[in-house]
Amino acid sequence: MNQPFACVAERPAAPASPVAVTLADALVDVFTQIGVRHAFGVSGGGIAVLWAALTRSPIRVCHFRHEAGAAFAATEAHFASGAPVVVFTTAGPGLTNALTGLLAARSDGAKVILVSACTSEEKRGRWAIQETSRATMPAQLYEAGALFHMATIIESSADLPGIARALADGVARPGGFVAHIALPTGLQASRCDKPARGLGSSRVCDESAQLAADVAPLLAATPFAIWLGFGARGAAAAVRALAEHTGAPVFCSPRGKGIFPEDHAQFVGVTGIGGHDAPAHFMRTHKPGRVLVLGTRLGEGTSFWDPAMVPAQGFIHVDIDPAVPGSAYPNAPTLAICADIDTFAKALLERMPSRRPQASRDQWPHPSLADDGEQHAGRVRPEALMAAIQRGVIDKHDALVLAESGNSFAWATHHLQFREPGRYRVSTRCGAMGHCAAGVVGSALATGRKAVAIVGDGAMLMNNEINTAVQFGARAVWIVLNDARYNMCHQGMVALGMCADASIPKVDFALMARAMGASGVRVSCEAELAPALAAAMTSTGPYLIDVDIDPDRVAPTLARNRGLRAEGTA
Ligand SMILES: Cc1ncc(C[n+]2csc(CCOP(=O)(O)OP(=O)(O)O)c2C)c(N)n1
Repeated sequence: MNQPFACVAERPAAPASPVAVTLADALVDVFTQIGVRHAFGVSGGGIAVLWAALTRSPIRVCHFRHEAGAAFAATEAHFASGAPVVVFTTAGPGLTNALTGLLAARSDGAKVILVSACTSEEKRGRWAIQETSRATMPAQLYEAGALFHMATIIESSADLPGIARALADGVARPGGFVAHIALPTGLQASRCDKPARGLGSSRVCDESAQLAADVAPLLAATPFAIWLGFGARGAAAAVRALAEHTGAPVFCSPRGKGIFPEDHAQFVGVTGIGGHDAPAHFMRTHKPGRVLVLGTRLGEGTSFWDPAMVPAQGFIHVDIDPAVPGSAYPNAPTLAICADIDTFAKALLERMPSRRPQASRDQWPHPSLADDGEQHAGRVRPEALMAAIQRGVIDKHDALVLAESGNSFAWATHHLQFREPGRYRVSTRCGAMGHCAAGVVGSALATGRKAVAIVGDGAMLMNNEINTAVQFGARAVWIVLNDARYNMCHQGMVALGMCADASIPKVDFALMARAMGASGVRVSCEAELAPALAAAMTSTGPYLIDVDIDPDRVAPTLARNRGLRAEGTA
């Protein structure tokens, strides 16, 4: 049933007369042609010529404080804008610093192009400063593999046309694309021909309509549920129409929140880390014959590989990546469909009989908004913070919301409700602390909109780009869950019956934000939440709210700790 894609590339006509420019300018010209609008990075002598070339191009260059921050910001700028984003680094530590952010880009499916400096050929092996080459770095950094879809060292300007073509194809194809172009310092200013204009793009011709015709009778024959993931974010309207037409109940992954409205009568709940019990409860009590999986890998962060989620007749698993269906649940019956989800869902809709909703909302324990009830005195309960964010940020504004690895993403995924796609970002697979604290700057820069990061104090200390946000006027907001702990670790250790010190000396983040040029306020009780959020959302510059969090409220991470216990951690 798995159908391969046919990719048809539109090839450009040869240029009439090549113009000689520097190799750095020519590479930057390629970036602009393939739609890059932002370049984030940290400079250095090794990349000076490229940095200058970026600066005189139409691309907006933002100088960051850490390369990982630049890469996290690039990842989020891609998701917020849809455009590919460049990350630039110098040689040696500049390159290695960027790697965690690039791992996040790869795991989350962003389109990010890293351009790093490397040592010129004639200097390699001679103890050059920050020598950077296949001999001094892991060779895999320069090869396509687990981190990069494409990676190469430019050894001569003759390499450029092929690289330009590969980049154009990579950014045009569905799904993520993380590339690494290493540029020897000595080559950057060399003369070369400007590559052809109009690099074109790849088009995907798929067999979705035929596949939908094959699947429709299978789904029509039995009650089924829909399990949505981040890969379905471009298909929200089609998926909603399909669910309403067929009456199918819907669950989603944490990254899929908002693709189907979370307050819809057919929405059951969120699965995975920080999610709800309702989907597994629904599977056990309603026993749908099949689950139509759209755009989620069903990995640990989405499913915890819970056997309760496997329907008797198995999954019909649709994904643009043919390697995905069947991989997370290898023993479950799975019909693998490699298709574009929007096209497939539309084709399926045309072929499915209409049905009334299979179950009504009151038949399962439905996730509700955090109940703020009356305001408590003393430190702020995270549930009350989430309720205030729902009212003061999500319901009132169109701001993007990012939730950081740690208790932040558990509270946010569990309690916040989204009604449209593209408003909630969480990284459940890579889950690097610092991703949102820095990434929020990229979201804000790429859109000009407000972007709000919900982050722990530990993550904020690991990586924040407040000072970068000040420099470039990013409308970023940080809401810091300040509990003087790596609290996810502390609560996890307690749950697993182990003991270790996860404390952090208390930090005044409002003062820290002000010291870096942003606005910063302290919230020490629940009554102060709403005014602080209102001020943050109307401010024109970067803004930090330092929330004195009650550390003893246990975050909804039960399933994660159950998973660790099953692995023999305790
Ligand atoms: C780069 C990185 N290092 C370590 C971890 C493991 N880790 C996950 S959550 C966490 C603690 C988070 O603490 P904090 O940011 O203060 O948030 P809290 O859970 O207290 O709200 C750690 C260390 C990680 N996810 N990423």
